[in-house]
Amino acid sequence: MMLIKKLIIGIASLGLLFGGASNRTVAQMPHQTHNSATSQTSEFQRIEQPLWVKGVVTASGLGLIGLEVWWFLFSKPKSRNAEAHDGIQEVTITVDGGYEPSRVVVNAGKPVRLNFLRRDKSSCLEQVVFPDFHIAQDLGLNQVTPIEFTPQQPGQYTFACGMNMFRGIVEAK
Ligand SMILES: [Cu+2]
Repeated sequence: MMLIKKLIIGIASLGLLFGGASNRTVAQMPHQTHNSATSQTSEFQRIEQPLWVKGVVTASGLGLIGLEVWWFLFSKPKSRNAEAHDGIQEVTITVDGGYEPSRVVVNAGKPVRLNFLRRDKSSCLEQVVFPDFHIAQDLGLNQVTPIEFTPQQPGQYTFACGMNMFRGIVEAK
């Protein structure tokens, strides 16, 4: 999921880049032919672009901005329901540029086991902290580290990296 996020942001910025580049090319082409024909005119001339070019550039720019705004404001964190095995509710969480899934739904009053698979090399994500359960656990790189606790009351229990930059939520129902 994190990869998809990065990919979309990449494509969006690439789109902006191309939008800008093609806009410049369109602006230069008539400029150069004009210069060779009448060399007397001043170098900085205002070139009127066809209306549809302006329209397309503006529309695609607005579209990309809208996409990014939507992504950051309205896209919900991915949620997963824990699956019970022998009375323990289990979910694997991949740690790679954040937590995936970043929201886990469990039943209150029953033990939970979160298996953290750390793929991210950055020291930022080497520790995961569950303040409500007084857990601060180091995660081995490319290893699965199980963390067990029992949320007695329904509610939202947050977890985060050691520096509280990346966060996730365990929702107990
Ligand atoms: Cu961090």
